[in-house]
Amino acid sequence: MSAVLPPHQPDISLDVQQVNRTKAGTSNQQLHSRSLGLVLLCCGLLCFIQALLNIALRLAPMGSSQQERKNWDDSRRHCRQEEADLVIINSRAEQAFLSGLTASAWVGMTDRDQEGTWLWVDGTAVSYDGLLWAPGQPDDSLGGEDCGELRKMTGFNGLNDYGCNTMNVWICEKPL
Ligand SMILES: [Ca+2]
Ligand SMILES: [Ca+2]
Ligand SMILES: [Ca+2]
Repeated sequence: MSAVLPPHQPDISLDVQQVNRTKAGTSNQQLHSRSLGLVLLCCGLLCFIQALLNIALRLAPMGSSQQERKNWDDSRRHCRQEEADLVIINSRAEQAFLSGLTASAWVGMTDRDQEGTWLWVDGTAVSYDGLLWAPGQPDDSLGGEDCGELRKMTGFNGLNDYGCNTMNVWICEKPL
């Protein structure tokens, strides 16, 4: 009758436990691997978000609330005090990004030196074809408009020449 109790049952039980431990180990490894993947993914996302924020902070109006307004020269002076300058728009993509910041803001272009010849603050020419100008602009209206703003209004979206003494918000750009 002693055969009723299998002599190797403890071993089987041990094997089962070992299998269970092995399974648990594999499961833990998988979990650990997944957790590590998740952590790396989160780090990647954080880096991506941080990169986006750096760009936004660099280009956002610096040291001023959206309500603070200055004429073009004082706006530029403020930027330069921050070791920056009024923004130079290098591409349609940059223009689209900046247009999303505010409905109207000074940018770093002027035709003061020669009427009709628009230059950025670094002396390079403003593109007429490569950037979006508001309809009919520049028009040098109302006795002269020699400073550049970026406008985003329904039916009036793009670069516009504007009176330099007009009070406006502004956008600085700081080279990295
Ligand atoms: Ca730029
Ligand atoms: Ca002008
Ligand atoms: Ca105009």
